Amino acid sequence: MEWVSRIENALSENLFALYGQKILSINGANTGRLHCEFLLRMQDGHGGIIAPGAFMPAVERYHLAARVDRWVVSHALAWMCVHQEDMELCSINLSGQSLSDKNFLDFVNTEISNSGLDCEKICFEITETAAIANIELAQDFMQELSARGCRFSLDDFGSGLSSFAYLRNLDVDILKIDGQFVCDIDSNPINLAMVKSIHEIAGLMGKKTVAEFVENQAVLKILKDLGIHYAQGYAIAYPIPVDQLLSVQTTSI
Ligand code: G
Ligand code: G
Ligand code: NA
Ligand code: MN
Repeated sequence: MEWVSRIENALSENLFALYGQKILSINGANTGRLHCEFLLRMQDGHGGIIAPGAFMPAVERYHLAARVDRWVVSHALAWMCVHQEDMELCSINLSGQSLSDKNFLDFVNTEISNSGLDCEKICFEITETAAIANIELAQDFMQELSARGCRFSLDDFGSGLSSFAYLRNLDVDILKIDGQFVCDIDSNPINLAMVKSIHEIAGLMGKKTVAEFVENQAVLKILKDLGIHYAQGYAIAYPIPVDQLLSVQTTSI
């Protein structure tokens, strides 16, 4: 089957699966409640799981992102409703196509209202590339949901084409430092300097930082010493199905 048919099929047959990856607080308040990022997976119908790297490019190419993101938002909010007391902040990835779809904003607003969730527990992750695709609509989207109390994080920070220029125009609460800079700071002084600089600028702008792709304890220790607020990566927790998220033990520091 072609990707477009597989995606349509996954939407109609409910073959998507919601995973989550825990994020660890390493500097600042640790409430013991869950902080995580939701990550989408597709079931192949034969017990196999397909990662979004394989199907998201086709989702975008066939303009299906706003439909896929609707599935994610509905399922993520439903899960959060059940576990509201145990969670701190959970983030939902959005594609650029969703940000520039006015109907998508109405959908999200309605879903949040119907859920009755505390908006301060909901974070939306956007990439700079997605936001730049239609900066005015992205800003409208962020302003409207920020006004309700939702949080925003800028994903993969540092990997885009104009990170610092756009940072001034995107009112996000959290910067997620791209994993390519983080993963080897224990052996790469250039990447270490980049992570330090991004964290320093974020601090001056009043934003929190998350380091992605934390794959070993040496990196985790350096991040803690640098004052980075949160760490995410295989050294802390792997992405797992959301129904296991609250029962699995996490590494602590
Ligand atoms: O999980 P994995 O590393 O394969 O993710 C690959 C890419 O897919 C990442 O860039 C991630 O942000 C994106 N992605 C994962 N889940 C979602 C989702 O629910 N919605 C959107 N729009 N993108 C997602
Ligand atoms: O683009 P985004 O940052 O949303 O992508 C996050 C993806 O990165 C997740 O889908 C997850 O599968 C993957 N990921 C999470 N932790 C690690 C890690 O420690 N190392 C690597 N290489 N990938 C990771
Ligand atoms: Na993300
Ligand atoms: Mn990222």
